[in-house]
Amino acid sequence: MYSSKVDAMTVSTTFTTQDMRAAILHHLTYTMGKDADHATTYDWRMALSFAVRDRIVDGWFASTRKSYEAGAKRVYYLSMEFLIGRLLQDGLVNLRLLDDACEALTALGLDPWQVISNEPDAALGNGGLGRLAACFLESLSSLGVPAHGYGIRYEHGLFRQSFVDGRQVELPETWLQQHHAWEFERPEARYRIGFGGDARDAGWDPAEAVIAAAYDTPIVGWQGRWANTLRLWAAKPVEAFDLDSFNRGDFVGAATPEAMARTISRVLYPDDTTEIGKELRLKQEYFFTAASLADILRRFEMEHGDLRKLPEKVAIQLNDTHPAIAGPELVRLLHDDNGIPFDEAMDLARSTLGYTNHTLLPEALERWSDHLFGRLLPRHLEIIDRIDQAHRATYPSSSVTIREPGVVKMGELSFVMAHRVNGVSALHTELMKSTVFKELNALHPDRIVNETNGVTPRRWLLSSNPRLASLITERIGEDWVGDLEQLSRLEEHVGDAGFLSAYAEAKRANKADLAAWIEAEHGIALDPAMMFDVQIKRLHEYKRQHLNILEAIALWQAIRAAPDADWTPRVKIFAGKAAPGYHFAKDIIRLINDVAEVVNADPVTRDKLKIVFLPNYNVTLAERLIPASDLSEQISTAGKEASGTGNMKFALNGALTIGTLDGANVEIRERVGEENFFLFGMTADEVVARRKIKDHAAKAIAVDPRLAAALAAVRDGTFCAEEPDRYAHIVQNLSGPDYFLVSSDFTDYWRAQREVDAAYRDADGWTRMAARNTVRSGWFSSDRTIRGYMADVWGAEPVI
Ligand code: CBF
Repeated sequence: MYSSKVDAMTVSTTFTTQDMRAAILHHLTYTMGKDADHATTYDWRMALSFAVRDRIVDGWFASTRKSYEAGAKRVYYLSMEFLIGRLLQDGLVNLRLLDDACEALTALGLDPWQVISNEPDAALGNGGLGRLAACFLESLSSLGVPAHGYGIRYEHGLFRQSFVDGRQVELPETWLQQHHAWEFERPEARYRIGFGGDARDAGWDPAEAVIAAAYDTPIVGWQGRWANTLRLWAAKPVEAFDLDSFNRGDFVGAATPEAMARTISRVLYPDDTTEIGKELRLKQEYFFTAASLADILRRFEMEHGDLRKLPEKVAIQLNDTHPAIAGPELVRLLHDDNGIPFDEAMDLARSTLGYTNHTLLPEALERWSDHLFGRLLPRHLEIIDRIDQAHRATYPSSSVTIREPGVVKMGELSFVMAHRVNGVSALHTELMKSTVFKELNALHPDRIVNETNGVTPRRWLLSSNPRLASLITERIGEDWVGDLEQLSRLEEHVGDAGFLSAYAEAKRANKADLAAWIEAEHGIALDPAMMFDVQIKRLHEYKRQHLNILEAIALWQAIRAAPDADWTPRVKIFAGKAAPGYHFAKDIIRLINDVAEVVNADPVTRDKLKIVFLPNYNVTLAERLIPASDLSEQISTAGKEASGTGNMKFALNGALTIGTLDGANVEIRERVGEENFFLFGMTADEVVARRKIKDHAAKAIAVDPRLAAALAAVRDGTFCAEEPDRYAHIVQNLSGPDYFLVSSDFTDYWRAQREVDAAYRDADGWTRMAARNTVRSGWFSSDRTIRGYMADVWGAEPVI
């Protein structure tokens, strides 16, 4: 039997397939209470998860001990989202126990992949910002940096998407209905979080309170050498149950405190178009930020005592403006609760906090009405006023304000209260300096730094693309997993026919697997020889899924006009969710589904063009799609996509990008080589200039008959005969204001797509380009990004 007292470093060498089998059976019997003859797939998956979790826990304790022994600076990552997806495969891969687990399950008469993929995705995020946070946690552990992620344990997370008549329908996500194998409840880590009431001189009497209760999930790094903690807060009532009401027969009233408190941690991004929705959102932000700061200070005081040393030992990163209340809250804790003079408290808070901006879209730089803010957080509003006054007093000639009549500006607050503000790609950081934070950057010229995003190679290559990973390891050994830049050592292999044919074979097999899965799950047959052209991301006008579908319509029309021409068969695959209140984005989804129905049924074009919109995009679906993709659609309006991380995952897995000079596309193109990237469209500067041209969309349509014909088909009901006007508003938008310049970029997009077609027909040439994308993407590891944060923002160091 295995010993539970192993050192983290020895996990993979001391734990055998027999140990794994014994551990699974042990948990099946004693944790799940089942015997093998009656166990369901769920029981086996849980038993396996507990067996793996045991192996993680040893290393986790060892890491905590080492952090305390070293008295090391700790990094705290505060984020509304941690899009961690499934954890079982991740744990098995990082502990290098995947083969043992598969063998053990097979020996037990089970299909290992059926067991492993029984795990639901933890839907604790929405998009790139949340997935980035998950990659960062894994990299922090792989590098051995003492760190905690702090967020909310949403009962329902983001909604589950399904389609009814092509329309997006939102269903509640139920990932927590089953027991979550990876977490540990911490009844001792509970904080009372207040809201409302009155502010008094250097104090606050909240009118109501909830309890923030901690649940910890260990996040294990590569080779199990280190594990950090993701601590998620669940909201609970101060008094669980109102017995008086119950005894009076008011059963609903008796349960109200619990229901009200739990509302706070029920869903990610509640609809905030109503006043009550806004209030809930602000409550969520304060709830998790306040609980996290209380926890951080408790740990700090236990370890170091003197709060004036906080910036020396603690780095707190604000993932976007959602935890921006951390600035005033930390000042409140230091000043009101610990008597540190206000200005000093402000300086200490600033030296501890860093702020990452993830978008320049004005709607995402949060602004709260001071009416709502003052009602929920009266003392914080006073503190913000003082921060604002102090900043204005220091820079009297500046027009920057954190407060405007009636409004609290969280972007400005975050900037002023952080010692470093970072963008997430080189272009985004420059645009930040010249647009949203232009004046603040002039006042604080050293504050803005760039940390281009990255992705963890463990999940996004080793785990999700085992065929390509094995080929790489065969050629250069395994060290690339912990040091992705070693992929450059494959450069010489790109000229080797054996390597290229193995590379092409890995892609072909991945595509065959995906095609089989799509057919089994969605009943759509795809020929793996077709080009797999993929756009997977949240639905947003700036991401321009409608540009993609318009090009598909134009292509369909062109194929119909000349069916015998030499077309390159392709399938366009889409996936992504639209925010429930974003009607235009939801209509784009429906349009794509409607177009798919008509195009896929057309006997003339069917073998040359297919369109598929896969429902309920999540991390697991991305892991399936990316290794099987040939073409990566990164087609946002230049200047709008802060970075992107999907673009990096695709390039790493050998999909060629068709893209604009936006976000990290710019850096991807520089690194993989412009000859291995299909560029089109206006630059960020040209976008600004184009918008100033009167009737820019109409002018673009007038000179491109293909675009005009595609729009006409959308307008005349070709794809929705039963309701011909269904998409009139989309056509109206694209012919009129067209803020995201779909029409103006269409012609060049069409040109680039035909270059893609031609390149794909040269199979060897295509494989060479794809392999160059893999070989030259090593820089896009999140390990590199984390090293950048450590050096430029946190002043933290690894402990191993
Ligand atoms: O930086 C991570 C990602 O964040 C976003 O998803 C966001 O939520 N603001 C951006 O849209 C992405 O460009 C970026 O990669």
